[in-house]
Amino acid sequence: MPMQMGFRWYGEGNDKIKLSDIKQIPGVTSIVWALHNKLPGEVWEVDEIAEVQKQLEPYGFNMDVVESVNVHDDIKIGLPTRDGYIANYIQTIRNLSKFGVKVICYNFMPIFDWTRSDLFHPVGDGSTALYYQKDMIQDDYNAMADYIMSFTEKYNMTFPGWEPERMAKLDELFKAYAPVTKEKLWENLKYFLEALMPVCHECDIKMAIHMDDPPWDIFGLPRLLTSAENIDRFLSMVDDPYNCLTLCSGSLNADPNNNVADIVRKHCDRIAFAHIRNVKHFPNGDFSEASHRDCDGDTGILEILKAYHDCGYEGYIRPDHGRHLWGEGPGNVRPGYGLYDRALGIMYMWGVWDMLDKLDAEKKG
Ligand code: CS2
Ligand code: MN
Repeated sequence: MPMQMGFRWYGEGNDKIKLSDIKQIPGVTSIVWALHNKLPGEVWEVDEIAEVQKQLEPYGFNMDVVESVNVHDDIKIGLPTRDGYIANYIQTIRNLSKFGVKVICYNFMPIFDWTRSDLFHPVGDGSTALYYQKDMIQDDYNAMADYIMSFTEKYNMTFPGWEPERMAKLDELFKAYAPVTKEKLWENLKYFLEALMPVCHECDIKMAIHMDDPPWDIFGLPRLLTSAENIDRFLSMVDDPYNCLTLCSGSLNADPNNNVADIVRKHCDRIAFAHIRNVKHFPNGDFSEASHRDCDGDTGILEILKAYHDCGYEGYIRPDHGRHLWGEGPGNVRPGYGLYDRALGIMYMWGVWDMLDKLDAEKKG
């Protein structure tokens, strides 16, 4: 069995991309989905999940991978109320298992998910991409949130991790996180996963943590999934085959010191979900997202794909952020989640993969 190709889709009425368009991209078998109307901490009900299943079925897509079931802040902060939210999370796992879900992607970043200073930055060829200007993202978290929220309001689009309900009480959230040191956050992550593991075994669902994006502390908030060393720590902290990674190449490689191919080779059996994203670094510390072609960025896409192939990777994989092309722009596309560049990315990934298969077959005679 080869790797299993997925495509992230934000749901009927919430994503301008149609399932019938995705169907035309070669080799896509999984729709990477979520209930995007759910706030962190809420139970995903069986009838709501069934609704998504009904939409995917006519196209023959499976719903094996969820991205994401977001984790309530009280769990990350370690408040006494966390046990109730963990119980809800467990109920969601049980409900998802009734539909054959195999992998839950999530993250454990305090307050913010991905962070960028420009969502539609000109790349130079007429396309745009997400961009991180280092000196712009420093202390002023309100300015950052205002920038992102101005998009969500203007274009009536919600972004996962940037829920208006949470952004409206940012100062309160920052206060609540004040006592959460990096060590405390590790402890809270351990507590959460240890509570989940027995249910994951029972339901045959892997928890796959996404890398922090970018992989360093921002606005004084600690981040954990940032380096090879911390990935080692994470995997041994809860050493269980159901405690896995969503290895996001572009998130990790925003720090050029991270060698993603090495991490793939070391931990292939614990990678449940692979995100392929390419980033280009600038000498001043800024970075831009790039096409999936190896030479367009600095992430080492070829080496990473070769590492997965060498390991016999049979898990789920998807193109992560792409550029916005051919008329895609603010208002008609989710930043990073257009149709065209992700489709091109898939064809690049298959091209490399199929050729590696062919070379292997030739070697074997
Ligand atoms: C994703 C993340 O769009 C993206 O950057 O890779 O937002 C990812 O979905 C979450 O961090 C996972 O919980
Ligand atoms: Mn990713």
